Amino acid sequence: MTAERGLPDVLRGNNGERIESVDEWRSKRRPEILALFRTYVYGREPIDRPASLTFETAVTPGMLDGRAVRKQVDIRFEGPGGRGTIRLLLFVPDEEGKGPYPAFLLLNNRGALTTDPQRQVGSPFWPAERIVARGYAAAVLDVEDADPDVDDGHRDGVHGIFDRFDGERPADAWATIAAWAWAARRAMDYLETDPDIDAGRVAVAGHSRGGKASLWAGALDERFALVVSNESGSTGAALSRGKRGETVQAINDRFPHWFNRNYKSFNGREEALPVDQHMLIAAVAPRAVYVASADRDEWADPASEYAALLAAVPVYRLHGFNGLGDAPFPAPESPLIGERMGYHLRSGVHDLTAYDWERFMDFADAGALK
Ligand code: GTR
Repeated sequence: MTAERGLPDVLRGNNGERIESVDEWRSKRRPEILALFRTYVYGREPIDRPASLTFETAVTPGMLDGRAVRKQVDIRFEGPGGRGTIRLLLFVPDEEGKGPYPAFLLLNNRGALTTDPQRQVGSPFWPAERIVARGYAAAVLDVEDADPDVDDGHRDGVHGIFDRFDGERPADAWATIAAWAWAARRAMDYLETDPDIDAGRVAVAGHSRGGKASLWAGALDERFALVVSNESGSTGAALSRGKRGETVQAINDRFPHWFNRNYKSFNGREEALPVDQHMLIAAVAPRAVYVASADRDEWADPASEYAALLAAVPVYRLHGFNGLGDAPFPAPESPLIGERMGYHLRSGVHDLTAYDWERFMDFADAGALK
């Protein structure tokens, strides 16, 4: 499969040398891969955890019919361009004598309707009730708190707060997907401080553009034990080489703010990219990764998402895990659970549904978070 698409060899260093050990992977190849994605795709974030980071938490017990405690956390920070707040909403199961709990953090790209803190409006997009019922804490943040999803030359959001350039914005500066991934990592900064959360068992999840961000967050940040990409498609889980539906050019034309300026130079030239998306998935190894597709989501291209996952298997094998091996592309509603790797194809269109969530939690139950 790798050969068919002419993919860069994930286990060969930039200098052409073969990566033979976990040590070489960790000290050489993984850092190289992250640097390549920073330079050519998502951009370089100017700051990791700001010294100014604070958390302000409002706690409400007795939510979800008494089954959960709600926490609303304002994650605040400050930079040369001003102040920002990412609002984290969290429901933690409330069971006598249990906990700390593993958690699912969703990068919400659908706005407030899907994540009503009062739960007057339930939603399959973020089924907090089901997540809590299955023994997980449910956390969500609105990606637009970190950076509004508009092409404004990266003036608003965390770019405006932290960027300081003499002259033109550099071609490798961070863009919007990277800002959203940064937000996920700041949410993790909070989760690590919460005694009700088992920070060693946290999944970061996202749908579509949110899934691109969850993959980048999970690739960068080894604190996430599980990374879930739902239908993230182009420049998410799907290989760019040989991809159907949304190409590099199509995504850059419609969403110029998502990726850095260097990425535009690969419009119509996927074969020239120094990376492909199997390398992003491989950067998660040996932590658990789950990719989901929908059979009528041709724009995302399920076959290319699955091919990327299998092309990351050699890196899982290097670590002693078989991933999904060489399992054939599955039929709809036939989830695959392998070693540290899972996949399902759902029938239907581009969406994040109750079915998808139940499968993510099955995978977590099967070992990824338990
Ligand atoms: C589409 C875009 C995809 C995907 C999707 C979404 O319009 O082309 O890459 O991100 O939006 O976020 O739902």
